[in-house]
Amino acid sequence: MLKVALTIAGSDPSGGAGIQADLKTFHRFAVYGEAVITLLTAQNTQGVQRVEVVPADFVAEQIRAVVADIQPHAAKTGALGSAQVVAAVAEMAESFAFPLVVDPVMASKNGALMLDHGAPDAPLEKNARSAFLDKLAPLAFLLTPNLEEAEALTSLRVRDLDGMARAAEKLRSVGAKNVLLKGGHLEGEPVDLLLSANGERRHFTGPRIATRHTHGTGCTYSAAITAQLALGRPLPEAIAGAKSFITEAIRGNPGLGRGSGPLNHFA
Ligand code: PXL
Repeated sequence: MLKVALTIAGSDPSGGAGIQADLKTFHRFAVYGEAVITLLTAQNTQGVQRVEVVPADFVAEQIRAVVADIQPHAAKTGALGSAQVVAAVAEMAESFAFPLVVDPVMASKNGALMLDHGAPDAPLEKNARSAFLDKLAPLAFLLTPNLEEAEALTSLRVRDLDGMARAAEKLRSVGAKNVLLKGGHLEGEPVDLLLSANGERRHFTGPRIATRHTHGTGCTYSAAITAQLALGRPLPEAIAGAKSFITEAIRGNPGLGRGSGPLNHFA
């Protein structure tokens, strides 16, 4: 039987990140993809020119429509844009009967904002942060922050494995069932830390690949995990499979664009 995954995320018209990366990744895992769009961007591999957030009630209406008809086997969230959209998605997610992967996207690689901040360099807007922590994170089967997102959500310093472990514990204490803290931006060896529902810790390592073409890495990674959860794989297996997919996708990047180009989603 064909498995189905749903992404609730923003559009990247250059095709490397967001909804487009998620759908390509679902397809690569032979999973049928559904896509609810939360925000539109005008961007290419060189930067984001503009972000327009979809009204929260329209995001909820899209979710209601697709879930009532073609029920997914797993879902993920990506860029949500505003505290209102975070709250609307959380309200819908309360009745999800399938696992939800929450990728707490806050900014694009070059700093464009994908969730409310007061100003470009200001910390995450209080309302967005609290909507995330109080409403959405508790519904996550898996939360997948990178180091910067973990810092923004926990107010802890997260620069090494000890900091990652502390932040993962704190994020699990707000209700996220499992936390995968991604260490791709660590100095030295990139290590991802999984803190499981039973308190167990596991590390996932991969090589660091020297390339500027890493646009959409986070989206693609969480989409690959979601696709495999839809296929019924256990979480550690889904993460290990996603990690090797993302490694090959980065290694085989097609070198497109004048900036930080996309991965090879055919990997
Ligand atoms: O990778 C974060 C991300 C998420 N969603 C959208 C994006 C980006 C980064 O560019 O454009 C729509």
